[in-house]
Amino acid sequence: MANIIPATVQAAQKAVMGSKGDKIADMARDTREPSDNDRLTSDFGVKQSNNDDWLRVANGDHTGPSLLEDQFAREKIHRFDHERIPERVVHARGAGAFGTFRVLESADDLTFAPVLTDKSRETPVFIRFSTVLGSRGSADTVRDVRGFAVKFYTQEGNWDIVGNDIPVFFIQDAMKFPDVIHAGKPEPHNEVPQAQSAHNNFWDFQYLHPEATHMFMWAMSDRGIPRSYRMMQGFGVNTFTLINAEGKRSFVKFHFTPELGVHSLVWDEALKLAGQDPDFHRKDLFEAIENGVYPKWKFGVQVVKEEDEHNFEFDILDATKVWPEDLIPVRYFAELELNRNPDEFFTQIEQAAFCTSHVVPGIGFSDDPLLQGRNFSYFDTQLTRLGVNWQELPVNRPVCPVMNFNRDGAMRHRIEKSTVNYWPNRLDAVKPATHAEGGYLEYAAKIEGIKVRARSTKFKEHFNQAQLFWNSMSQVEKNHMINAFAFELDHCSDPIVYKRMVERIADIDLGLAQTVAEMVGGDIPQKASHANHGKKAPGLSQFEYPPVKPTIASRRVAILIADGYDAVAFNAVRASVLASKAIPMIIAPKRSNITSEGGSHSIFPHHHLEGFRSTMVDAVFVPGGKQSIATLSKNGRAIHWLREAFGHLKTIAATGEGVDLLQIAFQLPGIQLSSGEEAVESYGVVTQRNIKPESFKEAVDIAQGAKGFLENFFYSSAQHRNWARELDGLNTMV
Ligand code: HDE
Repeated sequence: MANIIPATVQAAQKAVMGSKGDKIADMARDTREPSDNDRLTSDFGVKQSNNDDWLRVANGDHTGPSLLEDQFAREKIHRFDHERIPERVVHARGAGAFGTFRVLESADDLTFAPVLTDKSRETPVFIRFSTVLGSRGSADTVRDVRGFAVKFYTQEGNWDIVGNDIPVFFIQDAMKFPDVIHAGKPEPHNEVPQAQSAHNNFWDFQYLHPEATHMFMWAMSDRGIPRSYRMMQGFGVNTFTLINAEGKRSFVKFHFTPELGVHSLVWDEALKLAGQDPDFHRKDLFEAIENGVYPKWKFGVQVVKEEDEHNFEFDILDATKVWPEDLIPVRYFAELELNRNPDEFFTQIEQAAFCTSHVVPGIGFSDDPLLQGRNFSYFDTQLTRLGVNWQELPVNRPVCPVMNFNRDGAMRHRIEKSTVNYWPNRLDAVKPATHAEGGYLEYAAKIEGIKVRARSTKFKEHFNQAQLFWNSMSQVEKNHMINAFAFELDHCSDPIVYKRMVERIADIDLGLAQTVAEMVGGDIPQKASHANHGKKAPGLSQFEYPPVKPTIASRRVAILIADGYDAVAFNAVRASVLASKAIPMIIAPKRSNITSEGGSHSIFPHHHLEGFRSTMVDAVFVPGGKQSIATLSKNGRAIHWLREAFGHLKTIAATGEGVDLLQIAFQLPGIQLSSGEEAVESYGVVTQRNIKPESFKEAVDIAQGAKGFLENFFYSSAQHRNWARELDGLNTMV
């Protein structure tokens, strides 16, 4: 029987795939790297001798008209004119990386998909993180939902989980998607605001569409302003199904939980970063991978047996509901690591395309009405963005063989060597695979019913889980949510919008509604429209996800110095920061050589105080040195730097005369500072006035808990932020 894949092509495919289906090797087929051995050519391959001057008429020293004849110049300009493709209609701004997925414990009781059962496999993956509302050029740190889209290049084909960092969604039915997105995107008359939900149309829709209530609570929580893509959970959101070898089907929700813990920015920091460093998240991901601190997530599923589908208060197919973890715990059994940055943004991140409909044998869909619509939408949008042959692009193509009779279309790359392009054919070429050969089989679900435009009764309840979420927040998170509502509704100019929203919040919690009403100018409600049931659930507060092990790895630690700094303290802390795989950032009043006390050392700082702000670091250290501290204490920006870092609840440490600078900057009676030999930690401020070289130890195991200066400093920094400072009202100096 003729095999339609010629032997040479098969061999080439095998060679690039390797035994693991290596995606990096696969993409390398299309990668080239310019070197000084290369010579300039046109796109049609002819060497060119000038890349700067258009061919034109010259008369002596005077130049005349440019000539149309210059094919090379025209090619250069024409190619440039067509560099842009349409941005994604949502999730336009994003960043991504490559990595690997490993199964730690087989889930073969749930599925026969080897990607979830075979412990010997390392499945290559690609993830794209994104914001939803902003354009490609908008800022990273805006309040928004974050996309968490994962492509698994399995040996059975590509499997995409196109998820978010929030486990629920604004709508239950795909039919409402254009409305929720139009309402959230910039308003149609003036295209304002960019990348923000703080405007009339967004909140008008939220009120008029009560099923969004649960989701807007999540969006107003700290989940809406993550510290890093590496510190977010990922959720498949929709209900999928897994099918095991016996043909038994279960309903599942997919979860990714980060090893570094779930952490957010504080709102003032997020606002400032949007201007000071709009690429903050993109750089953070790149920097961590570049430094070898590979972000990791554990992967798990919540499982509902088919026979239990209707045994819950909520409909398990309703994407506006979580499956509370006290009822349905997450079963973690695999891990995902990102360990490779892209080589080129456009071809590997911008051209990446996901489809919820891409599943592999052993994984299936459910009747979740949002998912069913998504399964239609993603393929369709790729046609507009990338054209019909988008699955041939290097980042999108599977690592396993692809063989069928789909043909032609714009920009077809693959060359199909055969006399037939249809099925059935006389060569018996490209036969459908049997189930035993790995052919996908739809689950034989029994369906009966009548055609209606309706949703089940359980879909109509919208407030229970919004209340559950609010009740499950810590005090700090509740405070942040109040501030988030206050900010957002203050940006709504139409009284009908903010007044109605206060009424809607009264469906969740009367106290919350009253506080928000006072802040934003709504009528203060006297009665809860739906009494709060008072129940809580585990897994909703992000404070339940601390780092697996306290670490400062990949955190940025600023070291503030000026001429005359204490070189011993500086060098010891810098070396320990590096040994802990964190990133020291040396900041001084100027970016030119800074000399230590006594002139024994000098160092070229990374940045000066005006160019690089405290918002861009996680912790600050000020070494002593009389002259250095005298200079910094007279520098308004240095004082502001420290006050701002303090206000953003970051760990701040100082030794020697550095302690005096903190005294000048904070002047707060509530904070204890060291006055002698002892290392003192107070509200995340760590000081030791008299510090000797032997007090610094190089490698510090911060998981052991705090002892000396360095342990205190690193342990406190590893906690991400000092919430006690905020709870006790000490952070009012931002
Ligand atoms: Fe998407 N969504 N979506 N979405 N979505 C897109 O596809 C859509 C929804 C999500 O990094 C688009 O390739 C519909 C939920 C992510 O490339 C588009 C509905 C969740 C990304 C689309 C939803 C998501 C997208 C635009 C309601 C969380 C970025 C560009 C039925 C589980 C993927 C594109 C990337 C992108 C449609 C709802 C996540 C238009 C119709 C729920 C992470 O096809």
